[in-house]
Amino acid sequence: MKLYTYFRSSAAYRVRIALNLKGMKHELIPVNLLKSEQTEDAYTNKNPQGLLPALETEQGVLAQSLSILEWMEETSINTPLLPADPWEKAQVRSFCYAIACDIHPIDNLRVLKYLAGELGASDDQKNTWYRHWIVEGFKKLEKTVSNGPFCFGDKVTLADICLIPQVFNALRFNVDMSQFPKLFAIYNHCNLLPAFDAAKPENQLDAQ
Ligand SMILES: N[C@@H](CCC(=O)N[C@@H](CS)C(=O)NCC(=O)O)C(=O)O
Repeated sequence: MKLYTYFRSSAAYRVRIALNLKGMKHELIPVNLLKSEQTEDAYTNKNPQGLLPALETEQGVLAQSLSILEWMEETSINTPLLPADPWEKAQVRSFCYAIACDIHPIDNLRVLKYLAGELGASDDQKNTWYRHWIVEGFKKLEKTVSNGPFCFGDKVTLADICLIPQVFNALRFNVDMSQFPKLFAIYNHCNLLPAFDAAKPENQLDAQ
């Protein structure tokens, strides 16, 4: 399989973690977001959604990180990433959607470009916007997570896979994580695991 990725794409980072946890063989194909390569024909011919990540499988190319993660979960029995119980599974999905649907999209590259470009926001205003939506989201997630070591107890789930890249983004934009001690402890714990470590942006071949 081929994962189209960019080292700092947090949606691609989610899939990199899951591929490592499940031990699914793959090749990483860098697509440079800063050079807008995601909008070029070479990529959109494969993924018409024009965003990262995309996973090329024997059956075709799949876009949207959550859809990719769910497909991986259904096709690989290694390291289950969702609880078997329907209620617990729904709780994990609810946590993932809070990040992937409510926090991440409003801080995306194209949103930031629009703020700075069409709306003339300064770097300070753009960064304030970025931090604001993460802090608002994390306040709610801090109340949702268990006491660790993972978001939902002692087993890694898709919730951790969505949380860790979002905390990475928060730190990059200088969000003070001491206000979210449970989330930060989970972040630090997960990063001790080889699958999370190998997926870190700074450990990617295309890291700048
Ligand atoms: N909901 C999508 C989000 C995809 C997405 O926005 N990816 C970002 C990188 S994290 C991207 O390609 N951004 C390019 C842009 O905003 O133009 C997913 O989970 O896969």
